[in-house]
Amino acid sequence: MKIKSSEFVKSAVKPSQYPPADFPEIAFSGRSNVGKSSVINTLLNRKRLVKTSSTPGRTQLINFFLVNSAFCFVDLPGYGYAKVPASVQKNWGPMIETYLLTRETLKGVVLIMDVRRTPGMKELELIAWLSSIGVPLILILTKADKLSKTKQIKQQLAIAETLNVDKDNLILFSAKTGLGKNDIWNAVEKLVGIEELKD
Ligand SMILES: Nc1nc2c(ncn2[C@@H]2O[C@H](COP(=O)(O)OP(=O)(O)OP(=O)(O)O)[C@@H](O)[C@H]2O)c(=O)[nH]1
Ligand SMILES: [Mg+2]
Repeated sequence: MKIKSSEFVKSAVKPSQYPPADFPEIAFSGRSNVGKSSVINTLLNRKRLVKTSSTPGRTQLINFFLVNSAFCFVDLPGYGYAKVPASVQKNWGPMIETYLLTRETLKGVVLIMDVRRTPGMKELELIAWLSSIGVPLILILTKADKLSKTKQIKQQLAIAETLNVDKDNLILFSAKTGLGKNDIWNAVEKLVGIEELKD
């Protein structure tokens, strides 16, 4: 994908604040601090379009980005970070759930997992729920640079077994090295259906 432009559109917590549903949309989801914002920055060849942080829970709103004036990327707040106040955490579930259930232009969700970690109930539930409401999924194993090539493959196999998916459906990725970037783009292009913007 040739990136001609990428811009922040707005932040939202509820549907009345979402930008108009004018473009196909891909949302990025995953545990707090897993590297969601970094995946978006890497795909868009930007260092700091999306704020990243070593402090978990950095992204607390639904952030919309417009790419090539043709489709949107949506950075969702991460789930499962215990240090976020209960009152805040309580609102996250419904905020994300409402977005995923009601956004008519949503074409798919990129679920980002840490390659070093066995996925838990949260991931299993999210995958089952998205498939039940008919939202296509792209599965990413990020921070691959933190493991040797051998360990990456081992984890890819183990995680495929846990999630009960084919290992080839798990894209090994690194924001540090750019590993997997083209594979994610190929999957995203299929979902947004924008062939004419291809390189
Ligand atoms: N080594 C390595 N570090 C990464 C990678 N991706 C992200 N990180 C680091 O992980 C931390 C979290 O990254 P973010 O992209 O902010 O994660 P996030 O999922 O958006 O976090 P929240 O918005 O807080 O939920 C940062 O310190 C990043 O530099 C990667 O592929 N490799
Ligand atoms: Mg983030």
